[in-house]
Amino acid sequence: MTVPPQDDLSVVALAGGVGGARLVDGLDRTLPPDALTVVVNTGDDFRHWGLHISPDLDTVMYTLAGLSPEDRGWGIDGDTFYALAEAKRRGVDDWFQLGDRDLITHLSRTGALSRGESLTRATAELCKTLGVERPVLPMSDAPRPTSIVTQGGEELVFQEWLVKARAAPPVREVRHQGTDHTTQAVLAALTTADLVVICPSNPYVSIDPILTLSGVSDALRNTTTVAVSPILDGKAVKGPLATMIAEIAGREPSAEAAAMHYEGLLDGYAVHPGDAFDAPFPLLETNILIQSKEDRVVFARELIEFARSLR
Ligand code: FO1
Repeated sequence: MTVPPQDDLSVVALAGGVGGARLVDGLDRTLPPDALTVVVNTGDDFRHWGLHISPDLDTVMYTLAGLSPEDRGWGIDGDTFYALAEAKRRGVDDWFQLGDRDLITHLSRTGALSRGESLTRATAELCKTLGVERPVLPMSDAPRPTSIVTQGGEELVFQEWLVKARAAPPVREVRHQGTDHTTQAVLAALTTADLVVICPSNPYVSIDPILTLSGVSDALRNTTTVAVSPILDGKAVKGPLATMIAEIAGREPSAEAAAMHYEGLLDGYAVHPGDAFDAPFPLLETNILIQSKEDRVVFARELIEFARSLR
């Protein structure tokens, strides 16, 4: 399918945590207003301290608001942790580091949901208070929790495996439970998109929860879809993906192994220099290490030009 000129381009980005948010930030700085919608994984959502936490939505919102710490990527830069210290003092769970400024996001979201608002509406309200103008859409309004089945046979809620258990227990299987319904807003964005960008997020735990929702993969097959490799030189920039590829797919972690996960969906793929392989679709081989704000913009421009060149 032909990608129209940049000004007319309607782009949907599918994103998970920190890596996804960085590319979304580059696209945000590159594309005109109304040209970008972000669909975010909510499989990581869980309850903690009685609050509804949506780590990936928050990482995307804070990054777009310019609030994220550049190195760590999640939470709010310069946040304090007095509440966390008090939790520790009182023997309350302190394995998940909620910052004091970050807390207002979780309190606001939990309040909105308990008043019967949808997660989509609650997210739009949070975006407004943070000055984020791009549409940021949760992948669903209903719970779809990701869990990890370890090779020892234990099933852990995703954040408990990732943060509490430090992603140490080897993974046998990733499960997506709960709803398989996305929202009208997501379907409308996907069916009118000229281009879908699968961000360099973890395919198993950040992108699969979105792709396995009813209608999403079909929408991707009907438009131009490009992905950015989450693996550079055999390693993930952040998180447990490299080990997961070895444990789940039984393959050496590589850009190619990550692309194979999206078999049948891709029209193009961006890889780091030296990571090119014999692919059934065009490759963009360029610097995809986009930690700094400058690198994010340079790469986002290249990616859009690449997508426009695909026919
Ligand atoms: N990640 C950690 O590794 N440790 C934490 O204590 C932690 C706290 C946290 C608080 C708010 C938030 O929005 C994200 C937070 N994250 C933390 C990141 C998050 O758990 C993961 O990066 C994502 O879920 C992976 O996509």
